[in-house]
Amino acid sequence: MKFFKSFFILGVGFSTLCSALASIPQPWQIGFQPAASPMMEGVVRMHNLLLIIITCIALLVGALMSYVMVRFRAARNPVPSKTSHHTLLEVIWTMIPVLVLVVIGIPSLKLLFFNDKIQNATMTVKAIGHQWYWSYEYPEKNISYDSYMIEDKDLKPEQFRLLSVDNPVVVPINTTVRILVTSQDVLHSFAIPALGIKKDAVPGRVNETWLRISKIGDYYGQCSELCGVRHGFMPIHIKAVSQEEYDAWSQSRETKPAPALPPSEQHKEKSK
Ligand SMILES: [Cu+2]
Repeated sequence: MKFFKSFFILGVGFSTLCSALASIPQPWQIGFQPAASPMMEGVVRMHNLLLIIITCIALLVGALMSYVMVRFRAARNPVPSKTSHHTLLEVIWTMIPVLVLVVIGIPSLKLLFFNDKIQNATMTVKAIGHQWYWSYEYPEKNISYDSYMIEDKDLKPEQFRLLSVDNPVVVPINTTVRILVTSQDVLHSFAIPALGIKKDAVPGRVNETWLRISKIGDYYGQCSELCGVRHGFMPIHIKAVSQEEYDAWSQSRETKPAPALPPSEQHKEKSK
C-alpha cells in the first residue's frame, strides 16, 4: 500500500512538473501533453472516460475467463453441460455492449461536432505546407512569412531540436482563431498535440480548424503526413502571447499594401 502511495505521489509530482514546461514531448512520457485548448480538454476527457470503460471491460472479461478456466476444468468438471442456449444470458450480453457503445458514442459525437464548428472566430491564420517548411498568412493583417526549422548546428540553448523554428506563429491567448490549412505541393498535415489539432494540408483545397489557447506559452507540433525526405524537419511552433504583445508584434510585422499606381503606370503594367 505504501509503495502505491509513493508511486501515486511521484506520478502527480511528475505531471505537475511537465505542465510547467513548454508543450513538447518529455522523456518517458506516456500521457498526453497538458491540454491548452478547449478541443484538447475535450479529447482528454474522452480519453479518461474510455480508459475507465476499457479497464472495467478488461477486468470483467479477465475475471470471467479465469473463473471458467478454474471452475470448469476437466479435473473439476468431468461431465460438461450440454446447454447451448440461454435466452436471458444472450439478451444481457447483447444489450450491455450496445449500452456501452451508446455511452461512448454520445460524448464522442458531441466532441466531433464541437471540434468541427468554429465559434465566432476573431481572427484567421492560414498555414500553407511546402516541401519542407510552413508559411503563414494573416489575411486581415496583411502579414505573411515563411517558417523554417532551426538546424542542429544553429540551435540556441533555449531552443528544441527538430521543434524550434525561425518564425513562429504568434496568436493572442483567449482568442478564437480560425486556422485555414492548405498545401502548395504535396499532402502535409498541421498537427499540434497540446491543442488537439491535426488537419490535413491538401493542395488545391482549404481545410479549416480552430483554436483558443488558454495559457501563455510555446506549443510545438510537426507535419504529420509523410511528405518527402525532409518530412521530419518542418515543425510547427505556435507562440501564445498576451493581446498587447500580439498587437505590438502584428504592427511590427504588418506589410503595408502596395500603394495604387498612378493611371499612366497602371497602363504600362497592363501592357507588360
Ligand atoms: Cu509535410
